[in-house]
Amino acid sequence: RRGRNARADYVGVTSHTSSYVELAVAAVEVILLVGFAVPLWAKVVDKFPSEKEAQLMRITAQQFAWSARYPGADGKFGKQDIKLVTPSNPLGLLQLDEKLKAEDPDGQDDVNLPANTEIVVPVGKPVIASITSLDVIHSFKVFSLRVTQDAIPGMRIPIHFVATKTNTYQINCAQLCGVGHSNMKGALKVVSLPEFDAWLKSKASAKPVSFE
Ligand SMILES: [Cu+2]
Repeated sequence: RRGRNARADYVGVTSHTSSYVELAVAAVEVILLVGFAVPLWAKVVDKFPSEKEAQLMRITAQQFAWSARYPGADGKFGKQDIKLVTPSNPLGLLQLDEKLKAEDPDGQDDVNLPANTEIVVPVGKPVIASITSLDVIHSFKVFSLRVTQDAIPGMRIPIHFVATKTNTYQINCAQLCGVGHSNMKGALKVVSLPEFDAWLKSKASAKPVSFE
């Protein structure tokens, strides 16, 4: 019985083909990464559109909702002061302070949407949105726009995108942030540029609103 067993091979594979194949695969991967992936990322993600041509906005996460601010026609956001932060003025907006609002002309036409209202952006125009959070770490995710960015309290992190189709998309929170996390949905409505301008104008004439 012993004699019928195959003999052990004490030499093993002597050809170097598999090493060459492995080297070739590694070389192709390096080319894909350095030649394509890194430049593409630099072009698509890192290079921001110019602020003059873009629609600026700020998006704030809180347990468990999203809210947005727009700078109004002047393109400038109003001032914020940490000393003014209260439950009804969580962003410390000077505009919400009766005495100080006169010192803040930039903020007069700002549009501050309350949480849980539709966030509107124009189609075909670059949008630069700064993402932040009022409480814990959240993550702003709009799957259709290929956009995901952590919302970190104390930081204002800009993202940019161009929406190419008018529609209403779902905003999800992509960071486990508490009991209401799974329900932390928002709506991002993409509309035509004239429609957006009209909408922003209609909101600008309204008084600034607090979150609650
Ligand atoms: Cu969240």
